[in-house]
Amino acid sequence: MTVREINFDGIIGPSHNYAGLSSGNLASKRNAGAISYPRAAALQGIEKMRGNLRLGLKQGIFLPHWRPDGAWLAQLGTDIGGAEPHLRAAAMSASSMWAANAATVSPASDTADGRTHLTIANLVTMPHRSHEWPQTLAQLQVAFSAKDVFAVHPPIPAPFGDEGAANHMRLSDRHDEAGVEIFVYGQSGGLFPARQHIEASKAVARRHRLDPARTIFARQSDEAIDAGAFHNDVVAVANETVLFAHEHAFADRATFYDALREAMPSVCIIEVPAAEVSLADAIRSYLFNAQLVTLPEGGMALVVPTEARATPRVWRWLEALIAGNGPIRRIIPVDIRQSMANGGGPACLRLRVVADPADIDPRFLVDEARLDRIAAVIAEYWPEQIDPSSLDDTRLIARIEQSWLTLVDHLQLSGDLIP
Ligand code: SUG
Repeated sequence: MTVREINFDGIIGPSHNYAGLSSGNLASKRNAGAISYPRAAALQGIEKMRGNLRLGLKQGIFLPHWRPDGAWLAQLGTDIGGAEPHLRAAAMSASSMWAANAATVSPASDTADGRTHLTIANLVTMPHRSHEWPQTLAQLQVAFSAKDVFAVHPPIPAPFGDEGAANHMRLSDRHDEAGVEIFVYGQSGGLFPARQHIEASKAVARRHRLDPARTIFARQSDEAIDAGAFHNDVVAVANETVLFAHEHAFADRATFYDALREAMPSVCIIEVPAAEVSLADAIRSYLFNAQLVTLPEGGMALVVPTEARATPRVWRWLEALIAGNGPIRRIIPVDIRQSMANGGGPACLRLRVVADPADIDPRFLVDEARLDRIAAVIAEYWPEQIDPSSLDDTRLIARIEQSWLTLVDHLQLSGDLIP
């Protein structure tokens, strides 16, 4: 048995568009109404995966969701032709690409029954994301169907908002050893919605049968949410023994750091001071929405969006970090600008699962040859551009549906995913 970390990236769907649906997500609001480029977006996502494969990492995929989500509109008593524009945009959203919001994952070494537990996120706070869970559940039940190894749980009931791994971090000496799991929740009352409710975080920890002595609940700072950190993964990321976070990420960081050091004495906390990188620069550059990965040759790399390189104070800080010879040895910028313009960085696009790849349905795992074939489907079918004021265009809708059917058929998942 070879347990290792696998990053599952959401393939960016053919309906990717900028409808400005996410309050508190500054990029989504800033780009509302802009023309999107779904084909280029999805190919950028493929290139990111290819880069990670070349680092020697294991890579998986999740499929885009069927859009428009007619089943959801039917529950609301309408359809894509008759829906009001805000409901139509919500039904067309490609937001399931951000796989960090698909589920919360606890590896087998952390759970009392020795299975890997996954709880599908309910995403109830944002209407356009609240209808993702049925298709996410359907896919994860196929990908992780081995019941002796995986437990895939349905979402936590409303009203307790749960946005999945974006508000969850795990530290461990090695991926396959028992770790410390950190659940970061928000408190409502600020400028923007707090999307992760503490009751949801606690329920996930209970369901996953985590050891309370190795489970920490930390509150996100109001300042961070108000500055546009709508998920904790916009201001913090963890991998093995390293926590990399902004000074203002957490409400009471001293108490949180003490609890963390007690649960895990080997932890290395790399904190970026606000005096050197402001919250605004951190959020603009998505410095922390990075994939912090352990390289097969040893040491860690931080896969950052190119926006981090374009933000001088951030880039200077990162160069100094590398020069300091700590655990993070390489900074790797990736161009995922289409996703970034909707507030989704490298870490948003992936869900980490620590498991034996042999236990996972192979249709959800990729190598470069498979990525080439997926890229060919995208290049042939995905719309080149979408104007969000034309989401009712019947030819566009037919094209989006055809793109999805072709990809699912290509991956031989039609029998599992088409009801
Ligand atoms: O939920 N954007 C997503 C971005 C999610 C990023 N994920 C993580 N941080 N893990 C969101 O706000 C934009 C949709 C629109 O405006 O059309 C959107 O949903």
